[in-house]
Amino acid sequence: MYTQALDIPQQNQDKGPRVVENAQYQAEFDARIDAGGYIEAKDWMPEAYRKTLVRQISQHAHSEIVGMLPEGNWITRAPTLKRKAILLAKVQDEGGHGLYLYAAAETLGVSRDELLEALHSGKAKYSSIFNYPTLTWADIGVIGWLVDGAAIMNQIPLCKCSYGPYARAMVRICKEESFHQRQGYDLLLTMMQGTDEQREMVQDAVNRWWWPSIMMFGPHDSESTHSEQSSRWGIKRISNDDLRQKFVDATVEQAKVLGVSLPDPDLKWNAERGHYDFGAIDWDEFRTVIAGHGQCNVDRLSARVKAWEDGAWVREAALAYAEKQAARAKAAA
Ligand code: BYC
Repeated sequence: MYTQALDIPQQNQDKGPRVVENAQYQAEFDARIDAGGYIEAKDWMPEAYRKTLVRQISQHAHSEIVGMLPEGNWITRAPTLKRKAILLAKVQDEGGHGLYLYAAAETLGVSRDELLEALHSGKAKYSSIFNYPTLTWADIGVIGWLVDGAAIMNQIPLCKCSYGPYARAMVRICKEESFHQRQGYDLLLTMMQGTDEQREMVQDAVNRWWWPSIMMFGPHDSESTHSEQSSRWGIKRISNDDLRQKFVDATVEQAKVLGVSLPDPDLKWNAERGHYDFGAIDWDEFRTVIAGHGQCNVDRLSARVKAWEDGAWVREAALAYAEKQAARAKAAA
């Protein structure tokens, strides 16, 4: 795997490399985690903790930049100047989120080139949700409402995750995600006040995006490979199933205000549990999508690879400029 064979920078020289497993360092690390404290880039950390963070943060970063594609598809077709400006700002925000997250991952001793190589070669995962197509303008509203809504639900607890650079990146990301969710809901409210055709378009988009949004939270807790350890390390503060339930409970009420139905005949209030019950998730579909065989996996990956290749001249020019500046500074010194 892309996270398995990377060189690790030294931390405090007097403590030796941070990969060295040492009972005392481990005890200090555990005590800090148990006290709800933060681990910083230069602190000693168990190698498995570091690898888990590289895996999750890079998957998250990849999701942000791949997530620009389905919405970017509609920038040239936005119905008004105002909607176009909002969508442009949102898609740019997602690029920024990718940047913060790649920078957070780099503090763990991996390079951005290695992470992107893992994405481009298909080794690294990104969120399943971005392998579905955006067929109509209503999809843009529904992505904001449901996809960004699910993302915020998942990401708010990450603002308090145990790794400092990741937690701090998430604070800003969550503020922007909140704007994204509202602009999507606002777009849908406007369409729902329009013609019958517009209302049908919204309902159709909700029908297509509801189940994939529910899948964003990952497998059930009982099937989740990493949950137990990630919870122990304070990376995961709320479980996949609990977050999914919070999302369903919040979204049902928002759907009522909007005037759309959610495509689940088993969705009903359970007074005993104090939550909405909902139907069975199609895990075969989820597994197919994350294995690379969803509707848009091939298109998404080839668009990213093309963007990387087309941008080679920019990277080369930036490097040449930096070298020229450094040579000038040296000559002047
Ligand atoms: N899609 O043990 P589990 C956004 C994988 S971007 C694909 O529960 P974990 C936005 C998982 O990686 C939103 N794969 O894993 C951007 C693992 O596979 P590996 C992205 C998934 O990590 C633009 C396996 O299944 N958000 O909001 O403990 C526009 C077992 O799962 C998915 C984040 O990335 C999935 N949905 O928990 C608009 C948030 N779910 O690695 C919006 C940060 C699971 O062993 N990430 N897998 O091969 C997380 O919070 C966690 O990584 C997850 C999964 C909750 C997603």
